Amino acid sequence: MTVHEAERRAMSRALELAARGPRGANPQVGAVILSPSGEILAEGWHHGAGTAHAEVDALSKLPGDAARGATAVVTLEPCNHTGRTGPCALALIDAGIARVIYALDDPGDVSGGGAERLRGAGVEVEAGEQADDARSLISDWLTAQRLGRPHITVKWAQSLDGRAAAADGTSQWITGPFARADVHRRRAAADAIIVGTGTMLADDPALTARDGDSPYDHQPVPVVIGSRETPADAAVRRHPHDVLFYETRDLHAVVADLHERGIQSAFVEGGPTLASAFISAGLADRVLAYVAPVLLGGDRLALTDVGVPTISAARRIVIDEWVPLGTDMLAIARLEDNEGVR
Ligand code: AOF
Ligand code: ZN
Repeated sequence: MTVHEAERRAMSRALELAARGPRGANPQVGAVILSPSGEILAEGWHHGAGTAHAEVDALSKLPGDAARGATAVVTLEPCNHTGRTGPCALALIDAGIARVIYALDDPGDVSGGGAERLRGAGVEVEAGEQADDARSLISDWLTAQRLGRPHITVKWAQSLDGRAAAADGTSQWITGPFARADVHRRRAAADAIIVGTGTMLADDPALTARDGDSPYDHQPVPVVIGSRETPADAAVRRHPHDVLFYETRDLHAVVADLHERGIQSAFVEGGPTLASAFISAGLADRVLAYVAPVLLGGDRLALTDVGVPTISAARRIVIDEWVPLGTDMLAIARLEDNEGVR
């Protein structure tokens, strides 16, 4: 069996439709229904968890028997489970769809298997069409599915001698303007930005992502972890998103909750205690260390206890890249013993 030109074009279109949907607990998925002669009969996409899946959205735009004998072109394998909605594989079979082209296998243990179900009902199925584009569209979702939690970046800024602040606690600004701009750009790419209450009280950060003075279109959800109260006039309370507060030390519980809320990537901004806790808990998939050409001395270390009692237990890291940023250097690294690498 081959994938026809009209089906290829329909997949490109389905990918465009998919991108209209929101990032969240569910993947972005698009679907196009084609007549046997290759005309577009209907288009659909997934509007977010709890709403109709892309295939069902597309089918709902067709009257009665209009999909009988038609081809469905979908960016993800039609699901096979009853979750918040019913199985798409069944909806396609019931609508009389004769052929299904999809890009990516559904990685879910429960939701997967739709292709087999379709084949079992006599539907022709082709997998893998434009899989790379489909994968890159939902790569963060796929990573979060694999990890069972958001992908986590732990970031800090340090002096060349590994300090995050001067003796009196002041830390603005260790790094220069290029490094700060880089941080904001990366913040804007994350779904959530996490700080401890210590940093929140010491720095009163806005936790927004800004390009100079103007906010980026996408703002990460601010998350504050710790037992101390956030003052009523704290800058973070003026963030465009509601703040998520977690009065717990159980980081696994925090990331599980973020995952349920559809947060696919998170950026941990400090301070040293929280950054160290994420590393100790095995929850740091990527490390960003901004190193500035200053010496601070003293005991305000960039990291505290990361569970290394002796040198043989040192947490080995792999540096993927050293990025010069003005007179600063950014190390983009991952922990060798973490699986959440991508
Ligand atoms: C599809 N088409 O458009 C999407 C799919 O809880 P539910 O019912 O919304 O199911 C969510 C799961 O369904 C999700 O984790 C993923 O495996 C699949 N998403 N499948 O056939 C769609 N969005
Ligand atoms: Zn579905």
